[in-house]
Amino acid sequence: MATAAAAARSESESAKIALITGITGQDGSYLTEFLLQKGYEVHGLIRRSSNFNTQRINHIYIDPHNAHKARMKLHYADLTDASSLRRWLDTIQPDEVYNLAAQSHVAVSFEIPDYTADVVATGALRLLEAVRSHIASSGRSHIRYYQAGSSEMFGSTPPPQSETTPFHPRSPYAAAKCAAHWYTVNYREAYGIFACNGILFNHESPRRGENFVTRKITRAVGRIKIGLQSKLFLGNLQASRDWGFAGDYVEAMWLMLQQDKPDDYVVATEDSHTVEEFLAVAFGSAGLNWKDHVVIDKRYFRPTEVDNLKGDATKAKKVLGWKPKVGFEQLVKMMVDEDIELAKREKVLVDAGYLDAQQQP
Ligand code: NDP
Ligand code: GDR
Repeated sequence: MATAAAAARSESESAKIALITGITGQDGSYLTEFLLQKGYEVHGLIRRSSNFNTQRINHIYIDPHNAHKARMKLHYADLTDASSLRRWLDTIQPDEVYNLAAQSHVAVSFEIPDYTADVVATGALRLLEAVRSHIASSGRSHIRYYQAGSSEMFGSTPPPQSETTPFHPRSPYAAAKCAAHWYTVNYREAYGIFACNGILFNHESPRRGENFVTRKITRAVGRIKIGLQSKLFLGNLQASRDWGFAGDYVEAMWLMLQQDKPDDYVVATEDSHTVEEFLAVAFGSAGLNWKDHVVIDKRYFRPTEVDNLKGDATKAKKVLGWKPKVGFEQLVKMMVDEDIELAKREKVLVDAGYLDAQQQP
């Protein structure tokens, strides 16, 4: 049975329908804003959790009781549940599918490797298989699929890394992303599905999860500046990353699905910095010295590390016409400024006795 969305499409040919897994994540929220601006109807698959997990998209959510106004709709599903994926594909009949869902934390993947592989690798396979079956039963062969690949797949292969650089994954997460990458290539070659891999280097924002190093740092800067915290515990400061702004990177995902042919693309700023350099800029922009606050804690070191990532995005620039708009210093400042404002709001709650500030020393 088709939804009102699919039925309404025959009335309005211009309104494309996108289906996003991982819509509640950092990238899902920016991609949804981007697609809504382009006039899409956006359907997101969310997983059940005991607390609401929709903070990043609450500002664009419209209650289903005002359904006539809502162009973003949420449905329960899970990448570990093949039947839910197939059911929503058949119901929503999307034009574009963006597979962003993942257990996306590299260090955590060493703790829960089996689950990480199930969601990141087999989850992508389940979704591709649902797309294949949906095309076979409906004839909707124009459907396009985006797979969220990662620079972590390059692992220990030295920079600059491009589409032709060999993968050498260094974590269960990265190995699972390699499997998802090759499943996507295989479904393209075997069944002619319009399926693309975006090989995205690190991208950050004020919406970044708080246990990734950039946000962990900028949250700490905000809280230290406002007097809610004094120390920041970190692991390896010497790793280098090619950090861009998530808002820029979702445009590249969309551009890949607008091309004549499906292909794989590296998306990166081509500029790389160490964690220590990030620390210096972040603390510096708040008038603080990171050396007064950072303590090295061995628990944050990984069994195997990825030392040096720096992308070569020549193909994305040339074929997609994509380029990053936000540079490193601007990105860090954006995150620090937002986290200082957040810490000020936290302080109001702490002072009123509504919040415990003692999460960090
Ligand atoms: P986040 O961790 O912020 O978001 C991950 C999303 O996946 C969340 O919406 C999460 O839901 C959802 N999810 C997790 N497990 C499942 C599951 N079993 N079934 C359904 N949904 C699930 O990641 P990002 O937004 O930063 O990244 C998006 C994608 O891009 C990920 O695949 C990531 O691995 C990849 N990537 C990210 C890069 C980056 O620098 N950000 C770089 C390269 C690749 P919930 O909110 O409930 O936790
Ligand atoms: P990464 O991001 O592993 O690159 O994966 P993360 O921010 O977790 O680590 C970056 C580097 O910082 C070092 N580091 C710490 N990391 C965390 N999280 N916490 C710490 O306290 C800490 N101290 C030092 C790490 O060792 C590492 O070298 C991200 C994720 O978004 C993936 O999903 C995505 O695929 C890749 O980026 C590209």
